[in-house]
Amino acid sequence: MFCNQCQEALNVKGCTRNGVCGKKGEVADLQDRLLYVLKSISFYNLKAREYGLNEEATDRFVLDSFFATLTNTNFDKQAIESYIRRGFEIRDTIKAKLPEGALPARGTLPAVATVTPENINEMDVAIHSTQDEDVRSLRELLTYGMKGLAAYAHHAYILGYKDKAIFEFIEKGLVSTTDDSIGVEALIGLVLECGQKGVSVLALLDKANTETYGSPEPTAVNIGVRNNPGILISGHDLCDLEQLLEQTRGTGIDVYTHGEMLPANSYPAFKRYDNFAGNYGNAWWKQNEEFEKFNGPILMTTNCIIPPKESYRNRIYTTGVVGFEGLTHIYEKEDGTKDFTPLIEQAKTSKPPEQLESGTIVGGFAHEAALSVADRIVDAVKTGKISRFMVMAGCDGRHKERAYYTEFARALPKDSVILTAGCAKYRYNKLDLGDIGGIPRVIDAGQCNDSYSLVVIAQKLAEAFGLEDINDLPVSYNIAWYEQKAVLVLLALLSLGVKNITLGPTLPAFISPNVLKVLVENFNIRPNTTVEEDMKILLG
Ligand code: FS2
Ligand code: SF4
Repeated sequence: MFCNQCQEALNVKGCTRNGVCGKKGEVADLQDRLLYVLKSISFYNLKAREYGLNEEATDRFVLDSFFATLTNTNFDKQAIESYIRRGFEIRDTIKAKLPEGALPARGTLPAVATVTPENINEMDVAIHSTQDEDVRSLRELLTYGMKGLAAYAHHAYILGYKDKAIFEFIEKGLVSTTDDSIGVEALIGLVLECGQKGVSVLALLDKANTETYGSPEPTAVNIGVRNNPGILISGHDLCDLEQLLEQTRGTGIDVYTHGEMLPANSYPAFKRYDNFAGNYGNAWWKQNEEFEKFNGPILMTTNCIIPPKESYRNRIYTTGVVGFEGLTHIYEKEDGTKDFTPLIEQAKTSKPPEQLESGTIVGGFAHEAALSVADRIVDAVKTGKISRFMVMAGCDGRHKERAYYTEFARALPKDSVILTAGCAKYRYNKLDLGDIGGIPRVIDAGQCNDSYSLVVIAQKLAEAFGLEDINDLPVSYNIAWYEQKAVLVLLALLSLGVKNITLGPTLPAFISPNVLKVLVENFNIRPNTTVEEDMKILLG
């Protein structure tokens, strides 16, 4: 096993025996093979597209199984093996449909096209099979960006929103990582193209979410508990939440969000459920301790599961692309719906959740809500009431050095405003940082899935101030990353020309010194240091 795809890679190098995240070596190796099967599917499907022979089921399979390899998503050996089996079947079906002459002659096909269930175990498909350090680094950067792309495209797909250009790009990108004729320059181009596709996918997902569930509204979200049994839902899948709310309506069971599901409390479509009780706990990495105290069943919808403790193992469920050995998985039915009866029945016999905290936190400032107060924001900047916006979006994680983000938020001047999205917010969203003339000092646009809102807000501000270059705005970026959705969001920002991003708590282990040089020279990316030092730099 070798995996270095997330910020918590062992010693900022890579996990080699078992993952810091809990992923077993065997599962990591299977995920490498699954990735190679996806490359093989892509090789043939690009051809199938040329002949108009692509099938939608292939798009869905590629998105789902690619998503399954994200950090904290699927730890289940059998699930990954089944993706590999199904992947080979899909690949062979595509291959069989291609007309004569569509492919190069036998014997001239690349290895990726000839892989079989029999020979894959003998092939070296691990990260270090690419010898050149810079090519390897760029292949990884592209692959992890595309994992984020696949995950966001999956979220949109579930709601019926699709973009063929994104599916095609993923296939092209996957195949390019197997092609030794594609060198450093071309790979940099693909990485930037991945960022552009990132902007498109985030825009598509924003459209999917807001057209389906309405535009989020500023909302004071309850963080205490009620006296009914509850079901806790975590991850990012709003469609799962909708079905869960519908199925628990009138049962006396409350539904609470955890981690990245918090922003769901601000959607009009969900606010109308009386049993939608608020948010319980904090970011993903605190689940061990918080799930124990919740007392009721827990549903993990996407990339936020960590190995469960015995104390709540019998009441944690997976669904969609999530998997963990020994847990009950709620499958999608033929008609695309899900039946959450097992959780509902268990909730009926559960005690109400133990209270962790009380009060409310304010969320719901996606672009529409933020722009509805744009005049006041622009005015506050012009009259000097707001001196700077600090984008502190991204991820939270278990490492102690992330306390930096709490201290940084606390140390910011009182006339600055934090713009956030993603679970990084849990490091400061309960600090009570106050407001500036009614504008909250933490403007929370939502999940990492809602990062598009930050882009729209920045673009509208640039327009309001008559600025051509987004970098001339009084906006600084101090971003925290953890996993591959964040890699994609970072590439999306770079593709929009955003410069001078401070990134932490450590730089990605997969970035080679030369690739870092390219990022520094072109975008002036820098690692975070100390609160004092970074404050000086970021406040200009
Ligand atoms: Fe939290 Fe970071 Fe959202 Fe993940 S914002 S760890 O990418 O998908 O969560
Ligand atoms: Fe290690 Fe992160 Fe890979 Fe898990 S996802 S094995 S923690 S690098």
